[in-house]
Amino acid sequence: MRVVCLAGGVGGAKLADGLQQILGPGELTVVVNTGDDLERHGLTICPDFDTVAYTLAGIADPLQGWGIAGETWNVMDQLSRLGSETWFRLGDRDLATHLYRTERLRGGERLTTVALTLIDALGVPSRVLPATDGPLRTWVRTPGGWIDFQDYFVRQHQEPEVLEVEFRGAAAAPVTPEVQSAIRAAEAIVVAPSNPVVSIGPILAVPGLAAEISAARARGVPAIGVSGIVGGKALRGPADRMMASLGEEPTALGVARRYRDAQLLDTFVLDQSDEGLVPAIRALGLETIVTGTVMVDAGSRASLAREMLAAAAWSGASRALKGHEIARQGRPESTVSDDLPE
Ligand code: FO1
Repeated sequence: MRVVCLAGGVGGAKLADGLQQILGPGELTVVVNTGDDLERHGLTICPDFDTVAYTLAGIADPLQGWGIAGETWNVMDQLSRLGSETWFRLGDRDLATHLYRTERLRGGERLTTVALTLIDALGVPSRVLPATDGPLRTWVRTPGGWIDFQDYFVRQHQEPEVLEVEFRGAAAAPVTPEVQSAIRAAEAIVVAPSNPVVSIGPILAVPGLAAEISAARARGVPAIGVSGIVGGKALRGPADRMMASLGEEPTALGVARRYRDAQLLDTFVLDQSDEGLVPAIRALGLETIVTGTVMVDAGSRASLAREMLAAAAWSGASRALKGHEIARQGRPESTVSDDLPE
């Protein structure tokens, strides 16, 4: 099954890992957020791409989720001694990625070409593609003014209230041919439990990308997404506080509303602890699946991925048979929706 997964950050990397575990080589394409990308010490750094690539290569730091396992920090220590600002910490081995990427970008290569050579060198059996080659960057307005994403996320520890979000440069950062053809070939689209505002938001802001997803859905390709907010709390990061300060409900229902407004999904997956939100989410016109969504190990990553693909296959098949009577046997066990999709 050819699957395209939209992802950003650690939650996205975990579900991508689950999908990679159950799919064959080359069947998974992960389209990653580039809004977190930044320039530090003269180098181009792509945190979400690197987090997904390191996770799929099996070398990610298991505790922090980003960076490389067993990392050393000699370069940062020395930079700090020289008086350089080192609040954004780059490990010694991680630095090799940024040196390699920056050198090739300066040589005129596209971000996507560099990404593909990186995942090949790391032995990743899936494709990991930046959503765009253009310089799209996330900025947030806080009570202290506009700041770039990593200033907010790392330097200011996600403490300031976020009053507005902008994806600067988006107009000049179109969808790439590689992302376009991955979506055109997809048999299912999966939205990872990443921050809906600053991880999935920038991907959807890439001109032409949402239209490709709409066209795929119109062809009958199922699209399924999972909430990264469980029991009113983000599993990781500031998504809950950010949604609240932006005037949105900081729950799985708020996430579902966002994706409904973006016309992104047919099916929404939420955690057992949020089962009470099912009627409100179904009232938005989304199918719902209730299951355990918290990924604590390799096994739970794979089982969430398996459950999502089974639901996507069901949704695709039932839409293909639209108008026909379908026996209820064979539906995924955790499906709680009462009716078949229209
Ligand atoms: N996150 C931190 O909290 N502190 C850091 O110093 C830091 C450095 C860093 C370096 C490379 C990289 O790929 C990721 C890094 N991250 C760091 C994570 C990153 O800021 C965030 O996880 C994402 O941008 C949010 O998805």
